[in-house]
Amino acid sequence: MQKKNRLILALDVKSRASALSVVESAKDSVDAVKVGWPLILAAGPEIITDIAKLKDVICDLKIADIPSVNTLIVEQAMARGASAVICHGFVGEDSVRACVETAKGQAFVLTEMSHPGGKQFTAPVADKLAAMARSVGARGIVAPATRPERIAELRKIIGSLEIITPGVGAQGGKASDAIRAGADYIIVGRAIYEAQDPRAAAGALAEEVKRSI
Ligand code: NUP
Repeated sequence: MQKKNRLILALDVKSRASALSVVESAKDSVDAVKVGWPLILAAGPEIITDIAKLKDVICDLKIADIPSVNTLIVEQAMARGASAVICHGFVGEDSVRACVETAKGQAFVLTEMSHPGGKQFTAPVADKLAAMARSVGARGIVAPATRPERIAELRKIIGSLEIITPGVGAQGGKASDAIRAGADYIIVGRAIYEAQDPRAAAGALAEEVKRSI
């Protein structure tokens, strides 16, 4: 994933046709495409391979199992063409390490989640999860654009690891606030794929990011 636009498209659409159409529209403004359960269940896992031919794919399976099963999941995602995976941190260091090692370092660890419920259980342990992500050699963490002050706090813990941040647009966060707080990439789904003109929406977000650096 080349750090050019600092924008990752969250492709939570329900068919292969709409997935390919949104990627085609937004591709010049995004650095990577995040694919998760809705699209994989709707279109089949081969969609990972198809989109990987167009853009780097981050597989957001929120992996949260025992180490041996995490390894199996990451092997499958990488074999299908994913460039990186997202795993949960709360399952513990051994499970996260299995993801990081199998992905050859290309794993992002979820810390504090962006939705209101993320404050309930993930926020109180997010600092520890971030420290663990750093100590096991993850590529980065996922932190909430809905709470930019938390991006800034987590940045202090992880040093130069990357921060990818969802919550811009539909969840109420602002791209400029997230970038100024220290995020490397914003992750945006509905504000792009539900827009009347996804190409224009992605372009406007990329511009906002550029102005905030
Ligand atoms: O804490 C998280 N919040 C979040 O929204 C962790 C995530 N991985 N995501 C994902 O980001 C979520 O699964 C979705 O794919 C995307 C946000 O989409 P949207 O709110 O921009 O539509």
